[in-house]
Amino acid sequence: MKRALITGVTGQDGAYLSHLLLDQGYEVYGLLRRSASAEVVDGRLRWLGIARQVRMIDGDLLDLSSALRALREVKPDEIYNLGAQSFVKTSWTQPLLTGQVTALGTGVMLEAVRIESPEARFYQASSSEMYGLIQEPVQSETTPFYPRSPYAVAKLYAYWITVNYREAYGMHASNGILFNHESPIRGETFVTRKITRAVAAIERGYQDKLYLGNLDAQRDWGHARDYVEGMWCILQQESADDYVLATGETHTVREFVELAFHQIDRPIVWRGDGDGEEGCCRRTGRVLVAIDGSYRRPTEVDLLLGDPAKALAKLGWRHRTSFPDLVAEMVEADRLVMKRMGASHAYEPKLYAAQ
Ligand code: NAP
Ligand code: F7E
Repeated sequence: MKRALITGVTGQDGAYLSHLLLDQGYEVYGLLRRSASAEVVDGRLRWLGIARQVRMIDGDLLDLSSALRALREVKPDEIYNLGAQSFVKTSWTQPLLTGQVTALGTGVMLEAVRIESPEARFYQASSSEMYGLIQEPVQSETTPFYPRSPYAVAKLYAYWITVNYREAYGMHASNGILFNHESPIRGETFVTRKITRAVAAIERGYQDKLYLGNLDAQRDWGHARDYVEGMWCILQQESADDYVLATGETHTVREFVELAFHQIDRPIVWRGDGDGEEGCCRRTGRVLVAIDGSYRRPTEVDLLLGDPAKALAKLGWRHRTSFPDLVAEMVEADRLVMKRMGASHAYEPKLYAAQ
């Protein structure tokens, strides 16, 4: 029976990957950092019904000794390094922490693997954010990087340290350069989930409008369930390498909003920054979607569009969930949760201020 150790096991991808590996008969271990809110840490694993099957090991990406201890205890065949401060907006308010966790945390894991489990296979969760100010209209493994946030800069370090450990020590260390992937258990501050939760809250009357930042940003959005299969495929290859996982389609934030509200048959009224006038929506049943400048970023990534040709050719991987199906699944999941949980699940604007 193969053993896998996953950092970031409590996150969206950690949960879907655990599910996939358990299905394939792996023993799955997760590196779990200490939290004062222990009752909520395994929410995503519970959502997928696997919380009891994943074995947790105490540890933190900032702590080399805990990484070493985890590897000594688990003796994994495969390590998936998914842990990160992954929210781009927060990387401007916490740039150094983002650097420590997202960049150096990868160095910590690689160093621990080099010392303790040099034969194990290592997957690094690299990101399309590294393309930033895009240098080619469609981004592939050979497109030059141009990071546009402290998060992307940190991911670039993590990408290159993975390549370097592969070349310097002959380790089986690979990068998956993943474009945005979402799901019903996506973090609630990311734009897709913010929108689908708002749809569900507005339908029930718990929220009356939705504030967003840059509606024209374009992303290549896929489903996390499909992308974790790609991660696994990458580690099954004879030799380590780097792969883009993407759908090859791009959509604006505005299109995501339109599709999501279409799901509950509610027409939208768009308002620009500073425009007033909300009364019309209350009277007509239309939903107000307004711009709030505080959701904008100091430097934006305007467009991401990936070329997954290498992944298809070498791994046989391709995305399966279409964009409309992804939006529909997320909206339906939030409608269900909102129905069950009531107003307590509704969006709390103060908590998510400027996110
Ligand atoms: P996520 O939901 O934000 O999960 C991040 C995980 O990292 C959580 O389990 C978090 O633990 C953990 N973590 C944070 N700081 C840590 C620390 N100091 N020590 C140990 N663990 C720590 O992210 P995701 O969407 O699943 O993404 C997984 C990975 O892929 C991340 O590295 C992300 O940057 C990268 N990525 C994501 C996408 C995407 O579209 N989703 C695309 C490209 C790359 P807590 O639960 O305790 O906070
Ligand atoms: O923003 C725009 C925002 O926060 C997407 C992470 O998983 O994918 C993710 O990073 C776009 C941006 O994700 C709001 O300006 C408009 O252009 O959902 P997001 P992200 O920044 O693309 C990459 C690949 C990762 O690696 C990251 O870890 O949407 N946008 N209005 C907004 N974004 C947010 N969050 N909130 C808004 O109100």
